[in-house]
Amino acid sequence: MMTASALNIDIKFHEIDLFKNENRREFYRKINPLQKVPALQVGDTKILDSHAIALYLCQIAKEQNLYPENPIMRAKVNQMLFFNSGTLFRIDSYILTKYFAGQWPVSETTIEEWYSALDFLEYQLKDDWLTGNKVLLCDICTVAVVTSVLQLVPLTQRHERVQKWIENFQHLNFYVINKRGLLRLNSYINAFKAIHA
Ligand SMILES: N[C@@H](CCC(=O)N[C@@H](CS)C(=O)NCC(=O)O)C(=O)O
Repeated sequence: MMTASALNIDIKFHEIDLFKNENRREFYRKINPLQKVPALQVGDTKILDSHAIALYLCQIAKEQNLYPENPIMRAKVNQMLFFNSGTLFRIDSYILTKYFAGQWPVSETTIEEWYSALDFLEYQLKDDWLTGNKVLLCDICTVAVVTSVLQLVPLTQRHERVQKWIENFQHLNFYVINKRGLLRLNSYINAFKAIHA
């Protein structure tokens, strides 16, 4: 949704409430047999991964500056997209699943694994953004994952540049979408805490 907003692309949005298991209903399974969100339907085609959707949006945008054409820059963006999908999101998903399954706290090993993954972001953040001095697609996809884990696992002093990078987003109009999502996630976290306290 942030990518669509940054690119001024209108999307007809249907909310799938994971907390009501709407992703497991028949109608949604027909769209995405993986039963995960998000999915984007374009005509008869269904795109079933947030990174693939975001890349598709960059390709259909009239004008876009989130996914540069230069092969080296593109490789840098892709590298961070794969890191987000394969490493950060995997740990994010594990941490949030454990929390909402009432299996909290997670092990020190998991937290350390998360912090080690953030170390790589810290290493990448020599400038304001992950690949240099421009916000690109990989920043958008990655901040959504990092900030959702932040609702449960705080940053350490080891991750000052990550903190500063998150602050950089506050000036971007589309980031309000993530803030809204985080407020919502937080309300579920607190509601769950109240029930299981
Ligand atoms: N790699 C996929 C991951 C999708 C995914 O796992 N989404 C989570 C929410 S962030 C989900 O739908 N979870 C519901 C479930 O597993 O039941 C992507 O980036 O789109």
